[in-house]
Amino acid sequence: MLQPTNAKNHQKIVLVGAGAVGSTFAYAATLQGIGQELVIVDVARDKAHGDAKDIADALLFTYPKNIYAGDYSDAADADIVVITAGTAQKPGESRLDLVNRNLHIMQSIVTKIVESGFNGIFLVASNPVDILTYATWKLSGFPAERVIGSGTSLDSARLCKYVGYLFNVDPRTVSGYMLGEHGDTEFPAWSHLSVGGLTMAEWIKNDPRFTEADLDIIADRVVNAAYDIIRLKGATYYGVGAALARICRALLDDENTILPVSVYLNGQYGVEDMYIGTPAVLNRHGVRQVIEIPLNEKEQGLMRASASQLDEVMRNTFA
Ligand code: 6V0
Repeated sequence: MLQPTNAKNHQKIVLVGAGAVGSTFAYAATLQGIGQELVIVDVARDKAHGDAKDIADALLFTYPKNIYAGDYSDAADADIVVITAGTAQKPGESRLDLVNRNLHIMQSIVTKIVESGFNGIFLVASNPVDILTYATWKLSGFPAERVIGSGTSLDSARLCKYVGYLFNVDPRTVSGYMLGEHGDTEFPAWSHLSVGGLTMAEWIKNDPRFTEADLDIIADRVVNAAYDIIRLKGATYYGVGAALARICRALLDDENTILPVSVYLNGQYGVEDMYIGTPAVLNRHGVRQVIEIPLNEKEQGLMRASASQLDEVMRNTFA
């Protein structure tokens, strides 16, 4: 039987970046009782203090937690540092457009966190997340299993949501993943998505109401979800806040859960020396195992295209 073996009694998270994504994550983690100590760090110190006080006002209705605004030195004994600092997309901007601005911010943050003596797990959400997670890994000198990006966790949740809508079933009963860059070149691994033990091909074969065209529509909706929401309300944060909370729980509680995140690939899918979205087994030590889904030919091509897009931006950025 699978047993949590290594969960600590006192779990501490340091959040860097108390903007829309960071605050939403902090609130989600508080409502769900994830971790006993949460420190909020932001260059906008008042925002960090305000958030800490505001979220702590919910403690009577949630779980005990010590929440306060702090500094990088607070990371010294933290289990996880979650980084959500940096600029977000404006309408019409892609995630890759943010790279230079956010790389600069990431450099200053990671250096200070490492200087604190931090020896836990980095969880990066700032965009472009695959590239900034790679940068965090390089800058920190940490082993790759202790540097994780939120990757396609949000996108996979959107995929399961839309597939759930299509068949009118609970999205949690959909087992499927978006793979590749958290961005425009991501794609669904349809060949391995299953709902109630049936693949998509089987659902389509069994029921004439569903066609291949439905799958194209869903893929398109997922890839463009952020653009759509940003057009409507200026930013996206609830989905990613919940995804970050879920990843933190998997790590802190030593769950050995499989979640789609941005992990370091060294040959899997034919991809070398890059962070990109794929399912991985997560536990107290970070990434226990990268799962390489045996893709069909079309999906292999999409993975190569996604990796080559990231590679091009990385070569320009790190040159
Ligand atoms: P926001 O609301 O502008 O918040 C950013 C916060 O970062 C602000 O509070 C800033 O003060 C703070 N900040 C900036 N520089 C520093 C620094 N050097 N040290 C500490 N804090 C700093 O942005 P929002 O919260 O909407 O987005 C944050 C990042 O998350 C962006 O890069 C988004 O693109 C990214 N997202 C990632 C998603 C994912 O799935 N990974 C999803 C949505 C957004």
